[in-house]
Parts: sequence; C-alpha cells; structure tokens
Amino acid sequence: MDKKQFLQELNELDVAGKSVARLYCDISALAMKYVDFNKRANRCVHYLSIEFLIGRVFFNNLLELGVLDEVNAVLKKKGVDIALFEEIEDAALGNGGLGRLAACYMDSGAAVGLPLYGYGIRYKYGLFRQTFENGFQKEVPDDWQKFGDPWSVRKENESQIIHFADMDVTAVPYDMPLIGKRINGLRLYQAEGSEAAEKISGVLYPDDSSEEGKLLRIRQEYFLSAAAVGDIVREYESRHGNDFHYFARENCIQLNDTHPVFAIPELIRVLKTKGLSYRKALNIAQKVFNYTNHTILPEALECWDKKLLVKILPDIVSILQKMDQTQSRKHRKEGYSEEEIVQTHIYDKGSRRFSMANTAVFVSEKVNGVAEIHSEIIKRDLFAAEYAHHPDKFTNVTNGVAQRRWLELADPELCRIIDEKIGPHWREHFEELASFAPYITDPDVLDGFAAAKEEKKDQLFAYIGKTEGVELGCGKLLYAQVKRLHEYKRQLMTAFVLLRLYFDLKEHKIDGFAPSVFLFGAKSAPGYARAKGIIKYLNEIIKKINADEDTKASLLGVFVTEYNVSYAEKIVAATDVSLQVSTAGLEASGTGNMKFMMNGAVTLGTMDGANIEIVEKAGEESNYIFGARVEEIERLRKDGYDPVAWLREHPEWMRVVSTLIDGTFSDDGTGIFRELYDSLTVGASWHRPDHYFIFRDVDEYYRAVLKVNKDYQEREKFAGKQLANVVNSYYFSSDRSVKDYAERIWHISVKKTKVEEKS
Ligand code: 26Q
Repeated sequence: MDKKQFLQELNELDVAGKSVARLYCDISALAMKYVDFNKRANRCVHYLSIEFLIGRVFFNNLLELGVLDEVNAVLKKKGVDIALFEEIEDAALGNGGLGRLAACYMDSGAAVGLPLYGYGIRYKYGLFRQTFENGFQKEVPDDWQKFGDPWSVRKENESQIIHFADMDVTAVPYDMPLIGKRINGLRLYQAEGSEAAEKISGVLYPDDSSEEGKLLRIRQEYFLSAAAVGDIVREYESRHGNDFHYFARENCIQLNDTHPVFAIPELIRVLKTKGLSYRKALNIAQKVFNYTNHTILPEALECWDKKLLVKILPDIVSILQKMDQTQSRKHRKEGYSEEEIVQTHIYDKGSRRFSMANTAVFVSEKVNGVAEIHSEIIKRDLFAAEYAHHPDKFTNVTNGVAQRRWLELADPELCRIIDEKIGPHWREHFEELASFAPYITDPDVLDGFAAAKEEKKDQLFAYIGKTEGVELGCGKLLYAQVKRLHEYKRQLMTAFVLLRLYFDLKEHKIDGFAPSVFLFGAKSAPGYARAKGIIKYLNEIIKKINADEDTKASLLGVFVTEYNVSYAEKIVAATDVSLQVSTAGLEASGTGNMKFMMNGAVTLGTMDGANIEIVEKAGEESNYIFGARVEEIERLRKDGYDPVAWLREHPEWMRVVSTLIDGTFSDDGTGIFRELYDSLTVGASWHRPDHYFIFRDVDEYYRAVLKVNKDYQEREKFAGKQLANVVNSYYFSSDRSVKDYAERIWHISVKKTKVEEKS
C-alpha cells in the first residue's frame, strides 16, 4: 500500500456535514482503493465454512494496513472521533466458536503469508440482534448491510449457476480482502435469480424443525459447496485446460465441520462431467479434502434423509450412494468387522440417512479435532472404527485466536506495558511474547498491569452504564462468562453459584469478600426453550441481587444485551476471572478461554477443551481448576448418578435450586423454570436428570469462586498469576494454528516464489 498517497487523499477528504455512516463508507472505500489482492500461489488452500463471524473490519483492516494510528490522527485534526465508527454494525455471519475461528484463521493466513482463501455465504441477515423484554430474549433481524458494505467487491462476471432439481440459482461472489503479509480473499456468495433463490442466502441458520426448513438448510450447504468447487475448478481450468493431473497438487480444501461436505460429491460430479471416471475423480477428492470436527454433541452431527436429498439433489444422492458401495468393498477388504462397517458407513439403510461426518472421514486425507482432549475423544469414540484401521489419518490442531484483534485492538494499554520491556517485535512474531517472562515478577510491571486492568474495567463499566443502564462502580473483581447459551456450557451452574453467594453474603457467612461483579453475555438459539429459560432465570437473579441494599456493595450482576464480537473485545480486556465451566468432555476447545488468557484473566474452569492446555502452559498455580475430569464423568454416566439424592443431602443447595419452583422468581407463567427444575431432577426430552452433571460440580465451583476472591485481595501476587497467563498465551495465537495446519495438513509454506509475488 502506498501509505503516503492514501494519507494525502484522506487529508483531502471533505468531512463537513457527513453522517458517521457516510464517513465510514468513504474512508473504507478510500482504503480499498489501495488494497491489491495477491496472485494465487502454486498451491492454495480453500477454507469452506458455513459461518464467518467477522465482526467489525474497519479497525482491524486499518491496523493490518499499518495506518490505524495515522488515520486516527488525521480524523482528530478534522474534529472526527474515530470511536464513532464503533457504532457501525458489524457482520455477524456466524453463531459462535466455529464461525469466529474461521475469521481468526483468515486473519492469520494473511498475516503470516499463507495462500489461504475463504469461501462462505453472504447472508442478508446475520445472527439475530438480541434485546431483553422483561428478562426474556427477543430476536430482531440483523440488517448488517444497512450502512453499506464498503469492504466487499461484487464480482458479477465470476457468477455461476447452481442447479437444484427444481430450480437454478445464481451465485454471485463478493470478495473481502484479508490483509497481512499477503492480501488474500474471503469470497462470500449471494444467491440471486428469483425470490426462492434469494431465500438461500437470506438468513444464517433457518429454523430447521420443519421439512421446509431442512430443505433450505440443505440448499444452503449445497449452494456454498457447489459455488466453491465450481470456482476452484474453473480457476484450475484457466491454467491447465482439461488436464486434471495437477489438481490435487495445486488445491487443498479444508472442510470447517460437516456443513460443506457436499463439496466432496460435488467435486466428483464435476470432474465426471469433464470426462474423468468416477474412480479417478474419487481418487483426486481423496487427496484434496481434509475435515475438522468441532463438536461431539450427538444433536450436532449432521445426517440427511435420502428422501429429502433426492428431491433437490438427485445426482449428489447417486454419487453418495456409489461412494457408500465403494466404501463397503474397501472396508471389507481392509478387514473391518461388520460392526465397524456399520459405524463408518456413509449411508445407513436402516434409517435411510446419509452421515455427513462419515462421508468426510472416508474421503479426507486428514481429520482433526480442535484441542488435545477433543482429538483424543474423537479417535476413541466418534470415529473409533476408522481410527483403528487408519490411525495416521487423525491428528490434532489446537485452536488459536488472532492476537491482532484480541490483544492489540482490544487492549492497547497492556500492549504498551509489554512494549516498554521487550520492544514491539513480539507483535509480529507472537512467540516472542515469551521473552516478557522475566518481567512478570517486577513490582512496577505488576502495578502497571493492575492499573491497566482497572482502566479497562472502568472503560467497560462506563460503556455498560451507557448501554445497559446498570451502574457497576469501580475497583471490583470481575468474573465473566460470555459464550453461546447452551446447557453443556452450564451457565445454569453459574446462576446457582451466584445465588448461593448472594444468600451467604446476606447472612454474613462469608468473611472478607472482595466486591465483585458477575458478567454474562450470551445468545440462545431462538427455538431452544431451555436456554431461553436460563437467560430469564439469570436476569431474575441479577435483578434481585442488584436491588438489595444489604449486599449491593459486595455483589452485582449484569447480563449484557447483544453480546457480539465487538462487545467481546471490551469484555476480554477488562475481565479478571474467565469462567469456562463446561461438563468435562463436551467443549471441543473453546476459544473465548484463549482470548481472556491473552488479556490476563485467570481461568476458573473444568478440565475440558483447551482449558487443559491453558493450565498446562500457564501453570495450575495461576489458574483455578475444579470439578469432575472426563474419566469420572464417563464413570458416572455408566454406573449411574443420583442428582436427587445429592440435593437431599445438601440443603444449602436445595434452597438455591428450589428458587426455580418456590415462587422466589417469576417466569411470567411460562412454566420454563419448572421445566428447568425437572430437567435436573426428573429428566426431560430423552435426557437423564442433570444430564450435564451440575450437581457433581457446583459445590467445588462455589469453593473455587471464593478461593479466587480471596487470592485477588493480594493484588500484586494475583497480578503475577494474571501475567503468567499473558506470557504463556503466545501458543494460542491462530498464527501458530494456521502454521500447524500448513505444515502438517495442507503442505504449503509461507515462502513466496517469484510467480506469487504481486503483479
Ligand atoms: C448441526 C446440525 C444441523 C444444523 C446445525 C448444526 C450445527 C451448527 C453449528 C452444528 C454445530 C455448530 C457449531 C459448532 C461450534 O461452534 N463448535 C465450537 O467450535 C469452536 C471452534 O473449534 C470450539 O472452540 C468450541 O468448543 C465448539 O463448541
């Protein structure tokens, strides 16, 4: 980028009378003029994902272009506060972890100079925006394009037609630059051509409880898969014509979970139309694809009814069926037992369904989980049969997060403290953060860190005061649990701990409690009644606690509305204690845990997902681990577990849990609190009572919360624990993750050849 020229043009920009949105568009468009996409490399990786939770790109892109500070200065001179652009909507084209991970990987790919290209869907409406009405979540459509989309370029002439049995749909690409050492692209497709076609890129996650909803979901998945495959093949043909010998050498496709798995049969279908045999096409596919699993929850493992698929994708069904036959023959030859064949097969004759995960595992060269423990679990449980015969297929790549967004943008104050001691080089080579280690016992650094944390808390609390109307004061210890609302993440367990704290404080049962704030942020899937019930319950608890004059100086709660990427940036920087309390074995990795760690929060959590690696790197003494390990949970599942007996024996907890049914709180007559209570004591919707083992862990959780609270009061010592987390967080950079993928799975390197140099 020609910085000088850009800044000169910016200087000349007329700001008078322009709205914030208009200015945002003008400055973004100006920067886009200087963005120059790199040419493709000899071998490229295509990252297919149904979600990209990008968040606000304005600040990130200016940072990556190296002009953020300068733009800030120019605008200031013109009397414009750059912070105003924080009001502009961000693109939430994802739900949570998986989508945010995809965005971090795109950021890192460009930053470290890997030819990594994203393919996704340009949803008209992203993840709903959340409001609370009387403590209940309400959803509002997310019209993220209403201020324009200045960072995308529509590529009309690279549109393609996607065929379904009942309609043709035009897929129009929009390219967003990914700026770093390389300028890569994220290509999002918009569906056009008719009203029915437009629906395909209408909303992220349509309600799929009806057949119509399921069909729409299948259409979305195929739309993305076919558009990406079509693009990759066309680009290849432009260089090699009809000779597909080099296809697998030059292209690698990473499937971000099973949602884009139709890309496999689609590639085979397309290669067949180019004259290749089914065998040859399958052979190429087996060299091109890799698959990442992100969850072992049975309800998230996609299987599609043949009856549905055949209605709109008959050719894909034929190929999947043929693949199933090839697979059976191959597996018999390789000595799979009948039971193993049933566990691995692509098509299940009994239920007449196709397993997307089994399709992915069969074809992929590498299959990976997203944290050590999770990769072990998928080898041992989910894909045990395939692992027994092809152990080399399976590997682990622990997730990471983009430190440019999650530390540099989120917490410049902390970054300056680091810079002062070790210079700024660590910003580009994040592993050099390790050299900050000798300074984390330096009293000046510890004081400086504690002061910076207070500053971030003040900033966050001021923002919360303004947006939520809740005053949180200052000098408090901040505990935070922010993530999607799901039973396995156990926000309900935190609700019980919070209530117990409140009762005990009110009755003067706790000595020397450091004044604390419990902060929650979460969206629930619109149709997930129990998750919505938990939001309401937490809101009721918080209302009660915040209104109590006896305790409010010691304990406050807040459930922030519309938790999203931008909110997360503020929260991770301000938090002291990161709550990561999923049932052991169920959180594949978690990435919020890494963002908090990077900003100097200690983890208070279970031995689950990447928490285990966090504790391994930063030390048990700098974190707070409690609860049943995965082996114990498995034992309890097998040998039986009696939550009702436990409650009976623990009246202090019975009192807390009873508030779900004793009238302490009102659920406005919806019956949802009773339903929650029943789910813990009787069991509901095919789950056993307390399916997520809250009562196994809640008391240990409570003790751990008190222990942190006590330790926090030795502020300097506690700051040392926090800084031990910062220093050791370099491992959780997504730069490390993508380099790991590049080396072990994608077989690409960061080195540039002459041909790859910019044109
Ligand atoms: C499944 C079937 C039908 C419709 C939708 C789905 C579906 C949708 C979204 C299944 C899974 C997801 C999303 C999963 C996800 O976000 N997983 C998270 O991935 C993170 C990145 O690897 C991990 O850190 C989290 O632990 C994991 O929960």
